[in-house]
Amino acid sequence: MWSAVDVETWVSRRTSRLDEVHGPVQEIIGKVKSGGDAALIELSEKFDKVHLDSVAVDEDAREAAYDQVDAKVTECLVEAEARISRFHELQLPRGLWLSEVEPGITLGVKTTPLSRVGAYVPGGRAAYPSTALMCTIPARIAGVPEICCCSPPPIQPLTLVALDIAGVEEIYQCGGAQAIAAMALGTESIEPVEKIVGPGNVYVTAAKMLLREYAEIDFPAGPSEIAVIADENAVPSYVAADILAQAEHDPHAACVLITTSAAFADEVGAEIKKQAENAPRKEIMAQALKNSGYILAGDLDEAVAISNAVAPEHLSIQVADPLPVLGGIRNAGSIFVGPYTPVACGDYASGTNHVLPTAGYARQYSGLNVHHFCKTSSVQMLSREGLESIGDIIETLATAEGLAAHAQSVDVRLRSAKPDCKAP
Ligand code: HSO
Ligand code: ZN
Repeated sequence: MWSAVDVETWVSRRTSRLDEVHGPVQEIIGKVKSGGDAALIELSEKFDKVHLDSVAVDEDAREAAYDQVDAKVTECLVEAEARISRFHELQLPRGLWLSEVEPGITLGVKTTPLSRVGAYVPGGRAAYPSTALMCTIPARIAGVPEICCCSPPPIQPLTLVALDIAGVEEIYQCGGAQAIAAMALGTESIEPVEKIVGPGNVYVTAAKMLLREYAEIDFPAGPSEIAVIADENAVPSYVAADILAQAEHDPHAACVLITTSAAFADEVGAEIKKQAENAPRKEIMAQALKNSGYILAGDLDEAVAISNAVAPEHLSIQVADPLPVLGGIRNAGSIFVGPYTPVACGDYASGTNHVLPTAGYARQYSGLNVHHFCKTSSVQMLSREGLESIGDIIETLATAEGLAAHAQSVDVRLRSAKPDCKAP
């Protein structure tokens, strides 16, 4: 169950199967488009085996959820919320900056939060209150005034408590591709959103990709992955534990150890076997371990190159001198450095976000952060002197493009005998 794999094999094992579900997902999207809330209720009955009178979750249900949640868990969600908020506050861009780049030419950027976003929080058999925090806190910190959330029915009390702690009041019991369609297209009770974020199964991810014409999305976030770069100084039981932690998420999870030591790879294999034996989710782990294995690298430079080719969701660096390795990493959703930094820190409580690109998408996407909920407008303000210094460039280029009115818009200002207006 723990053997050597080559990079191509590991990468191809986790390629997303989105196109295989396009047909059924298109059908669900069509139903939501024509049927609205009634279609959501019908699809919940069909897929979740839950009868709903309404998809909206009211305030009473949110308050009642606290009675069903262990007080210690609520306390820890409050702690996690504070740490996630603190880290995301550090990412806040300035609302407006202006800089005089040359005499009379002032340029800048104005940042504006999106107006309305939707978060998808997986549910069903499991509750992921941590994901409810991760998806919604960055939006709140960015200043998004309307944040709604969909999670499959029956919505879990833990999810409701987490959303309440995060300050989210607009909640719907709605899951799968139909939830994404509802947030993108709108129904009688769900106003359409500008952007949808959050992880999900292959149907959810396919719906997000297909509905991009209507709502922006964060990125494809599918089954969990971990890559560990380790040398012989790493602790096999720690590395095995981090691998199993991601393996327990999903039968499609994928884990890879990239190591310079064959003996270390064997030790990790033995540890995985030992630790998985009594694990509550050992069946899921066993499935995930079929998508997993180790890759031997000649040296740490090669290990870094392999990791960059893999572009993992989570990367753990377990080597004697980690900073040069960190310096070489180009593609990774979230990076965990050193023996006392299990990936679970970022999953729950250090404050970083656990909604991350999977399936190699860390090559071009960043993990969820405050910037996903902001857009920017460039700003410029020129004086007469500033316009004089670039007027000739504009007029020449506009004329070359055959756009005389563009040239005239400069000319009318500079050729006027005396300024017609007061410049700021
Ligand atoms: N490791 C998962 C997130 C998660 N872990 C939620 C625990 N709960 C994907 O990054
Ligand atoms: Zn996790």
